[in-house]
Amino acid sequence: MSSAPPATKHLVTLCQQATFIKSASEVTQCPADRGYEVAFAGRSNAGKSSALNTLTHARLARTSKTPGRTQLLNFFGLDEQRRLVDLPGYGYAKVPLALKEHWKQHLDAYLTERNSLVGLVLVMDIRHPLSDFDRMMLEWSDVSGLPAHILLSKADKLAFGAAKNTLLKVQTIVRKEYGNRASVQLFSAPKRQGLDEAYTVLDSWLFSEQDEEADAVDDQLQAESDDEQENQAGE
Ligand SMILES: Nc1nc2c(ncn2[C@@H]2O[C@H](COP(=O)(O)OP(=O)(O)OP(=O)(O)O)[C@@H](O)[C@H]2O)c(=O)[nH]1
Ligand SMILES: [Mg+2]
Repeated sequence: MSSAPPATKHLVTLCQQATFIKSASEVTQCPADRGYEVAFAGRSNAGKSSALNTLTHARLARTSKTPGRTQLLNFFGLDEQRRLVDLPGYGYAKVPLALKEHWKQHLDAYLTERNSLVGLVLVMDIRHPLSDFDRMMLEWSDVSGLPAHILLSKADKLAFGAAKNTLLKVQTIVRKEYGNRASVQLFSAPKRQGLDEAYTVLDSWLFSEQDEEADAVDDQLQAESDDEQENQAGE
C-alpha cells in the first residue's frame, strides 16, 4: 500500500475500487460525456495498460508483450462522476492500415470532442522519450488547454542515475516549452515506483476546486429535482 498524502487518500481508495465500464471502438459508443475523465495515451507498448493496472491495483486493462494490444478505448469508473481511459497506442507499424485509419479517426474525435476530458497522462518508455508522436500529443494538449503529465515508464530498466538524468533532461525540455502546463515523473509498474506522485496529479485534475463547485451545483440540482418529484408524488 502506498503512503499517499491525506488529500489523495480518497482518490487512492476510488482507484482501488475501479471497475471496468466498457470498451468503445467509436466515439459514439463512449459513456455519457459527463463528469471528469483522464486519458492515458502514448506509443504502443509504452506501458499505458500496465500503469493503469498499477494505479488501480487491479488487472483491469489488458497488457501484452505484443504492441498494439489495446485496440479500443477502455473506460474504467472510479465513481459516478470520474473515469480513467486506456487509449490505443499510437505508432505501431504492423497494425493494418485500415484499422490504423479507423483508430486515428476515432482517437482524434475522442480527443477533440470529449468535454469531460480534464487531463492527459502521456506514457513514454524512459528509453525512448519524446518521440514525434509524443511531441504531437503534447502540442495538441497544450493547444487544447488540457494539462499533460508524462510518466517515464519502465524506469526499472535503467540504473538509478541514468533514469534520473533522463528525467532531468525531459523536465528541462518540457518546462521550457510548456511551463507548468505539463509535468514529468519516473514510473515503474513492477516496482510500483512513482505511484504517490501520479495519484497527486490525478487527484488535482479529478477533484479540482472548480470541479467540486460543479459537483455541488449538480448535487443541488439533483436535490431540487428529488424534492420536486416528492412534492408531485405527494400532490
Ligand atoms: N520492466 C517493465 N516492464 C513494463 C513496465 N510497464 C510495462 N511493461 C511491459 O511492457 C509491455 C507493454 O506494456 P503494456 O502496458 O501492455 O503497454 P501499452 O502501452 O498498454 O501497449 P498497447 O496497448 O499495445 O498500446 C508488457 O510486456 C509490460 O509487462 C514497467 O514499468 N517496467
Ligand atoms: Mg494497452
